[in-house]
Amino acid sequence: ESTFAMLKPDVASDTHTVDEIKQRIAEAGLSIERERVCRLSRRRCGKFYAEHRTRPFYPALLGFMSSGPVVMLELSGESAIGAWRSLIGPTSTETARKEAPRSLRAMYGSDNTRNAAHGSDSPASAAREIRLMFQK
Ligand code: RTP
Ligand code: MG
Repeated sequence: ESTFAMLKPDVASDTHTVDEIKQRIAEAGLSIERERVCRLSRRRCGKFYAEHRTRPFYPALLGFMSSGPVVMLELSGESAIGAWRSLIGPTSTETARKEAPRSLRAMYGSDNTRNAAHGSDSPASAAREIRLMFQK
């Protein structure tokens, strides 16, 4: 199975943190198939997060996601979608620290928006996000 992972601007420019996260990816039995570092335009983030366009946090989310470089990864492995979602942990840092203290969001996130990492939530999202984010 393949999934789309993204290290968000709150962690992506810290090479030490990126290396630690890659170590956790390897320990989870996941392989990095493709990697791309870039800074996303607001427009591109809008397309990526289109399902959230009516939510109150949407403008802040686009501002954050376009604020600096991101590391985009295609991961593969057994049950990769669920394995990566479980490694990143709950959306909110506070919940993550309570319920999954070893998760990436518990360790590296700061709040509900600046939460270190993204992971596709279904096979359909994974296919869409890989296509959208690794296109030329
Ligand atoms: P993601 O899509 O980034 O993997 O995160 P997720 O599935 O856990 O959360 P989702 O509901 O899809 O929300 C997407 C991203 O929007 C930001 N967010 N901010 N301020 C808030 O209440 C709020 N809620 C969500 C987070 O960056 C979240 O990961
Ligand atoms: Mg999501």
